[in-house]
Amino acid sequence: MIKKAVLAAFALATLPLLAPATAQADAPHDRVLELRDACDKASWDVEFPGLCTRSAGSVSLPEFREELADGGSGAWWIRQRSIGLDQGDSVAATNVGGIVHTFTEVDQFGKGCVPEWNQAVQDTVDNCDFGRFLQTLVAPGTSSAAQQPTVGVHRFQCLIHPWMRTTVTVKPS
Ligand SMILES: [Cu+2]
Repeated sequence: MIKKAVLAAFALATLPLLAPATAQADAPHDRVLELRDACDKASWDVEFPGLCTRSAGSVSLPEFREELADGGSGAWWIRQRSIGLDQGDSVAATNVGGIVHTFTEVDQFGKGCVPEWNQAVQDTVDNCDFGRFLQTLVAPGTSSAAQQPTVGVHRFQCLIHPWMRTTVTVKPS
């Protein structure tokens, strides 16, 4: 009787090891979020030489400033405003725009590190931390390192353009 119980326990314990063949559909996924903007190099260069690397952008610096009052330019955004992941999936951000962004995890959405651009958001939370700012910079044409968030809700924002936000929800696999 005891032997049977031990065998049953052993079988249960080894079952997961036999599972990979059937679990293939649940293999981890790598998700890439897109950081977007539409900076227009000619007008941005007047004040910030070399900052905007895209010549064909549609939003001039004066237009960008006007849109701060409306919550920030809609052309500056994270294309996936919220995503769901399974535990073990990874997520990274790629900058497909023409200007530098950050992809920074925060506890609560809030202000970033550029006082003038912070006018676009009403939050009282101040997320500016220069160490994290430097660690999470994503230059145009580059991607952040992939990370595997833990189960739960994770918030990411840009610390330069604080209205660029996304929520990543990870469910147990
Ligand atoms: Cu940004």
